[in-house]
Parts: sequence; structure tokens; C-alpha cells
Amino acid sequence: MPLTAFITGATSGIGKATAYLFAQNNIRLVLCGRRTEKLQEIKNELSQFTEVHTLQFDVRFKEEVFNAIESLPDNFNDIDILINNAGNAHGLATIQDGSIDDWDAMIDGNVKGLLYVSKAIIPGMIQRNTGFILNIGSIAGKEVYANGNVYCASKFAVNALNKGMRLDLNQYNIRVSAIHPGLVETEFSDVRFKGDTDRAKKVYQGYKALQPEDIADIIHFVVTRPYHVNIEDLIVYPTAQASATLLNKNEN
Ligand code: NDP
Ligand code: 8X3
Repeated sequence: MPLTAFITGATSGIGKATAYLFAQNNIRLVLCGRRTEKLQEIKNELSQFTEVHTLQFDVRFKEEVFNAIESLPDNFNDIDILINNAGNAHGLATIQDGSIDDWDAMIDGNVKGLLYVSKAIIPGMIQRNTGFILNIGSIAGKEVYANGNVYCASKFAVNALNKGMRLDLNQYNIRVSAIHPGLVETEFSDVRFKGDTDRAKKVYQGYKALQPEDIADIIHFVVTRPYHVNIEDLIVYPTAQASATLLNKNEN
């Protein structure tokens, strides 16, 4: 029986690239996001490789999360791999100037959303005594940078939850793992800068940023190790980046 993966944030960037790679490797997919048309478009493309089910919900709203997951048909109920990937930064501002709406979006989406989805899926894994939870953190969850305050806090929380989940779920044979990327060229900066595409593009200019496919490749590697192997925590930078703030850019 092929594995079934549940991917949040599958409509773009890292989640979408992971969906494509998983599909090509015969992993069945539950794809989640808020943008219905994107979900449908990806389902149409990937159905030639694997079985795909889509769920449209906003991770910030617990009723939406639980209703969506409860609506899964029987043949998609047993989730082998949960990729907690949905998330974004909203704004890049000092703590004194930051917007409360942005803070809410980051804490509610990146932290509470991850918790709601996990809470809905973990019982099935416990019952079956098997499962893999892979949390997408960030180098922002390892190192705080100026103006990153609340986004960094949300990713520090993901880092802590990743460790907490591993401790609590150890007795149930469930693998828990996190990948913490540096700069990846996705819609992330468009969202962070609220559609200021020029500013967003500049984030990835002057060096070769990680591509979403690079992270998908690592995710696939991590989840396909033999079952007794659990890669706990993995940081990945583009070669041009050495820390959250040290980036070797060619400014020509
Ligand atoms: P994208 O903006 O390209 O993708 C974000 C995905 O998350 C989209 O599919 C979006 O779907 C979904 N999403 C966002 N908010 C919600 C929400 N409230 N409810 C449901 N789905 C939501 O960015 P990335 O692919 O880069 O981001 C994926 C993860 O990687 C995030 O957790 C991010 O923090 C992390 N990350 C990104 C890095 C980068 O440099 N790009 C580096 C380190 C970590 P939709 O809009 O359809 O809901
Ligand atoms: C995304 C990477 O450096 O913008 O998590 O925080 S960074």
C-alpha cells in the first residue's frame, strides 16, 4: 500500500514542490491550502501520478481545520506523513512599529495552525502506532534577527513544539522531525511585503537562493529513511548564506 502524506501549504513554494516530488514517487496526497483554484490545478496535474484529495481550509481557524480533516474519505483517513508546512511572515518591522494584525497572523498561522492540524491527525497515528510528523521551521527559529521579532518567535515555537512532539510521541513509535531552511525563493517575500513584488524580488537577487525543489528533495530524503532512522533537526542554507544575517550578495 503506498504511503499517504498530508501537506499543509501545498498551493505554493515548498509545499507545492513537495507535493510534486511525492506524487512522482507514488505517495498519495492530501493537499491543503486556502486557494481552491490552486489546489484544483495541482490536483489535476498530479492525478496522473497518484491519488490526490484536496482540503481547503485556513489553519488559523480550528473549526475549519477539524471539520476539513473529519471530512476526509475513509481511503484518505490513515495519514502516514504529516508535513506541517503552512506559514508565512507578515511584515518586517521593529517591535515598536509592528502591526498587531501581522502578529496575530503569524502566531495564529505558524504556531496555533500547526497545533490544530497536528491535534487532528496525531490520534490516528497513535492508534496505528506509526507515523511521521515533519515540521517546517526556519533559521528564524534558531536565530533572532532585527525586525524579525514575532516571525522569529513563531518559528522558535515550532522548534520547541518539534522537540516536545518527539518526546511525547516517542512511546507511540511516531517519528518527528524538523527542517529549518534559510532563504528559499517562493511567494514568502511577496506575502511578507504584502504584494510589493519589487521589494520581494530583491530578497533573492545577487546570489542563488534555495529553490523550493531543494527543500522538497530534503523532505523526501528525510521521510524515506528506514523506519528506525529519525533525522531530528536539519538546517539548510543556500551556499551564499552563513547565518540569518550574513549573505554573500553580488551587488552589481
Ligand atoms: P509560500 O508563501 O510560497 O507558501 C506558503 C504556503 O502556506 C501556501 O501554500 C499558503 O497557501 C499556505 N498558508 C499560509 N497561510 C495559511 C493559512 N493561514 N492557512 C492555510 N494555509 C496557509 O512560502 P514558503 O513555501 O516559503 O513557506 C512554507 C513554509 O516554509 C512556511 O512555514 C515558512 O515559514 C517556511 N520557511 C520559508 C522560508 C523561505 O525563505 N521561503 C525559509 C524558512 C522557512 P494559501 O495561500 O493557499 O493558503
Ligand atoms: C524564512 C527565512 O530569513 O526570512 O523563514 O526568516 S528568513
